[in-house]
Amino acid sequence: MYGLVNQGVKDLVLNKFGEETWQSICDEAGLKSDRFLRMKSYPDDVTYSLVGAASKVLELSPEDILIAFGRHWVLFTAQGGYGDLFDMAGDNLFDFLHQLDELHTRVKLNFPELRTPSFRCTDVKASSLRLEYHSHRDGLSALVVGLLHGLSDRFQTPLDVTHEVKREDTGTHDIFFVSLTEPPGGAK
Ligand code: 1DX
Repeated sequence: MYGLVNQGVKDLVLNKFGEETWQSICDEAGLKSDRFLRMKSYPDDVTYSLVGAASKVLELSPEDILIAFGRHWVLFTAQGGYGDLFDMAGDNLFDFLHQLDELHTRVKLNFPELRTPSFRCTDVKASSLRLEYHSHRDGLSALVVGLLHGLSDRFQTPLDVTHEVKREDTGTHDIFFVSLTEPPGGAK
């Protein structure tokens, strides 16, 4: 994945736990350098090793690390130079989810080594939808849960997420049921 992703993990760890913890995680991951070029493509192993090492050092499950990272990613990228990309993709949660593939298409124009996941919305209702997550990568469904929470923070839209269908079952994608816990438009 692009170095931006590894940089996002680093940013999260530094903010929440500090320099020493970050160094332990790098040692545990066997990283030669903790400098990432954001616009350079790195082997996925680097990212998976960082998640594994963070899980070990922080004594949290890999899923918890992925959830925290997904949540952080939304802030990190929206405030870290990609604000326009987010603004273009919609001003509310459901619009944003509908436009995610376009957002990725836009990034891919400039960064062709991006291996973009695909997100499809189905069963769209006023306060719920199902989100299909198709990915080239394995083991990142907890990341999507975190991303959804990050978007919930961004749009101040409280939500529940259930991982309804696992990729093991479909062979191709995960399905998340996303429901708003407050009625849309603020009506009670
Ligand atoms: F709900 O399944 C909200 O490297 C969401 O593969 C989901 O293949 C926001 F310059 C610049 C660059 C760089 C900008 F090239 C990425 F470096 C992309 C910024 C998306 C913001 C996907 C990152 C593929 C890297 C997917 C989990 C894992 C998508 C990560 C989150 C907004 C992004 O992101 C998978 C890669 C950006 C950039 C966003 C992603 C790669 C997402 C979201 N993805 C690189």
